[in-house]
Amino acid sequence: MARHLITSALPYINGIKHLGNMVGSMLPADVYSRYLRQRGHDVLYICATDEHGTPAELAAKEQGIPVAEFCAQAHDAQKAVYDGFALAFDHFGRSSSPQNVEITQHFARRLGENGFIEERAIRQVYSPTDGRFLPDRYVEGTCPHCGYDKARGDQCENCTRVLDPTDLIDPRSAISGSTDLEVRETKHLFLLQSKLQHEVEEWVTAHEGRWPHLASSIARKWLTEGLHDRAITRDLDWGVPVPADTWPELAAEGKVFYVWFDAPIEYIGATKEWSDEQPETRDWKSWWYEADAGDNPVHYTEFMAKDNVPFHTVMFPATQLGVREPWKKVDVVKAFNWLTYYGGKFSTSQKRGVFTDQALSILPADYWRYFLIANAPESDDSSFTWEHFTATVNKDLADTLGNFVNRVLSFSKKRFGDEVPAGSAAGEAEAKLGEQIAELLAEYENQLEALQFRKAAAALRALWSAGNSYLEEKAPWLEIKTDQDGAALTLRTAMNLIHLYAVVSEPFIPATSATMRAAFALRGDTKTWVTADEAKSLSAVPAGTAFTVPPVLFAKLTDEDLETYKERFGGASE
Ligand code: B3M
Ligand code: ZN
Repeated sequence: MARHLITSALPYINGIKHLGNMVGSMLPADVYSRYLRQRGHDVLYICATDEHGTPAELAAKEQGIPVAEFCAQAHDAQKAVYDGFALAFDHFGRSSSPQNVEITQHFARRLGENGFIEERAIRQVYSPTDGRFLPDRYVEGTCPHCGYDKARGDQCENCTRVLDPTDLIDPRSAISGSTDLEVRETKHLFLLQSKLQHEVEEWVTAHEGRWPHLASSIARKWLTEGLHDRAITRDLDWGVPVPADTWPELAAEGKVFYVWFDAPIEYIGATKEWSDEQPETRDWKSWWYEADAGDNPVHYTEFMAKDNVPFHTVMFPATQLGVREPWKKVDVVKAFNWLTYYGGKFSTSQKRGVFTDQALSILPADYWRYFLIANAPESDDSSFTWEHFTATVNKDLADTLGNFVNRVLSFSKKRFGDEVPAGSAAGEAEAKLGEQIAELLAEYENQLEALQFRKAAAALRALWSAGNSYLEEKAPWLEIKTDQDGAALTLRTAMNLIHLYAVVSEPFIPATSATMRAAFALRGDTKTWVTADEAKSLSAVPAGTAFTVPPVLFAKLTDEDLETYKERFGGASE
């Protein structure tokens, strides 16, 4: 039993996320966490809302409420959606928590003591119209690298390069749209990343072998461009305050840390939030502080979309290294490409694409969970279309899995009553099936362990299909006419498959799995996984077990549904 720390990129507080955000971070992290828990590992899955910085202030301004109030509401709203998606976080925290403030300030003090933070006077964009400095996203303009005209002051969404507001061509205020901007001098704390370049490079070299190509290639690209010293404070009202005991002057001016400085630290902060809820039984430091891990080391996996990779593979490790304390660093970075909507961008402003709350208002979480993971943008971007979604639901979920379950249970009930029938002893067909199931199960396990989610979904689908092939081959509805015991054996075997599906499909479709499992009145059914031998013998559900027929597991989506969805969400990319 190993200890697995799992985090997914912290969703920004500024609005409900779309399906692309879900599939690129939280959902695969949840599938992986559930899988590892089911295998008996000690898992801690941590996430939180990322609440500081300009996006929060801008969103609060738009709603005309104080930013703290906005964040509290928006946190609850996001949490409700994630509950709806059955994301089984051990803790879903808030980066504005006192715990994060404390640890972030500690990190900053240590970096300062170790000579990695310096006060510098810099020239910053100031807007006389708005009467304030305009950090990060408060400025928009054209990217100097790729020419994208909606680049934000902190990062270009198009080419993923990190920017400084003063880099932008034709800058404008995101608050007022004013182009009457000037540059004024003000003091800020700088993180001297250039001094850490060498160490970070060594660290990446030692670890990238275990990262998927997407993550290591982005880290390399960043290192090649060179680590620059970066301002880690901002002139904002909302954020982790610069500690007055260390930098009194800046603290007096009300400077706060830059959101990308405190956000990754919130992985630790949120773990402390979790631990502070039950200090007698939970020990946050044993997960994060290597000196406190004892002889039970932690394996740490992070999930995120590709635009977050530089921060997690280079910038946060640089911070952690500079602190000169043994904080746990990431072992595996699982990065995702983009999920597009009909080949175009999901766009909040243009209301194109599907948001997670809307998705749940249409269909239960399991439909989305399965579809999204089966089409996760792993090796490349992948495109969401309603045509693909409805076809996948109908074929994989309604036909291959749902129909199998219903057909087997209803037919058996009709012919043999409310208990699993005994029938003849397993024969050649069952032995062959058992071998095949054991093989597919091993494939499924291997793909999940390798974080290959599309391939894992394919293996799961193949497990479901194997049941259908067996049923077609044995055709119990014909068999029963000549061989009652043979038909009973077929049905008992098929029911054992249903139970196996219930157990192993849980990481993907937890609610449906629970329904399938509950169909059998198995006493003490605490099984969390299936061994190869159990897969071969398919006998966990013995003859005589009472069962019920659950309602249809997955509704078939009609052409009419498809048209309705397309009309509501916009069918193609314009
Ligand atoms: N909130 C960016 C994002 O949602 C950012 C991630 C923080 S992870 C520490 O894409
Ligand atoms: Zn760009």
